[in-house]
Order: sequence, then structure tokens, then C-alpha cells
Amino acid sequence: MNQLAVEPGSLRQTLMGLVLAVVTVLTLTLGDGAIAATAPAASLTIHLGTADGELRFEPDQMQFVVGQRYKLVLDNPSSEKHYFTAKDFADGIWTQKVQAAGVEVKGAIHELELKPGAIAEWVFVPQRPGLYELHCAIAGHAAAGMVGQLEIVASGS
Ligand SMILES: [Cu+2]
Repeated sequence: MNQLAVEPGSLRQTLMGLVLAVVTVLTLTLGDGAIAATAPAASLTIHLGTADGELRFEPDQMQFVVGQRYKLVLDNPSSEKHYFTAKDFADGIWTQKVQAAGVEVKGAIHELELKPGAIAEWVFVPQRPGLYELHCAIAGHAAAGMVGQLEIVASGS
């Protein structure tokens, strides 16, 4: 009754074949964003306001490359709350997640409010090249200079 016995060599080949098949299926199933999601993220930081109360983003200009994965760290070193408002930019990226104070939000985000001392991490992959405006939505802050520019450039440019 040895009908089910398999030679060790051929069993190993069968398993290797299975592994290859699974890897192939996974690769074909995952979209661009999902593949990029496993790549290491370049970490960048933007401060919302300054410790001495200046109404500006620091830095107020940033460039991103299509298809690369970024972790954008936003913090608020000032004593008042600020907004990171960049709606067109948010439409031009694929957001993997936004993480803040133990909470992870998945999916599209257009605007973040940061209270004094708050930190948030926005992990995303730029999709659409363009020059996008950033501002703080608190009354008077953009007029006082709390604006910026976020640029997405095509890879290789
Ligand atoms: Cu502000």
C-alpha cells in the first residue's frame, strides 16, 4: 500500500512549483500602490508653525516623485492649532495610511488638524505630477504666510 508515497526529490520539486505559482499570482494580483506599499518609505518632516509663534510651514516647499513611497511626518511645535490643508495634492496621491497617537486611518485624507504638540505620519505614494498648494485653514493664517507648495514630479525627471 505505497501508492501515496512520493520520492523526496519530486516532492521538493512539487513544493517549489507551488511556491513559484503563489508568488506569481501575488505579483499579478497586487496593484502599483500595493507593490509600492512594501518598499521602504523616504521620511520627510514638515513643521506646522514654529515654537515662537510664526505662522508658516517649515519647510514651505517640498518635492515628491511619482511611484515612490513617502512617510511625511507633520508636527506642530507651536502653542496653537494648525491645519495641513492640501486637497488637490491629496487627490494626486495614493494614501496608504495616516497614523497619529495610536490611531491608524486608512484611505483618502484631504486635511489634517494638529493641536499643539501633535504629531502625525502620512504614508503615501504620489501618482499625479503637478504643483499643488498647501495652506492652513485657520482664519487669517494663510493670509499671514502659512502657505506652501507641494510638487509631484514624474519619475526620472
Ligand atoms: Cu495655522
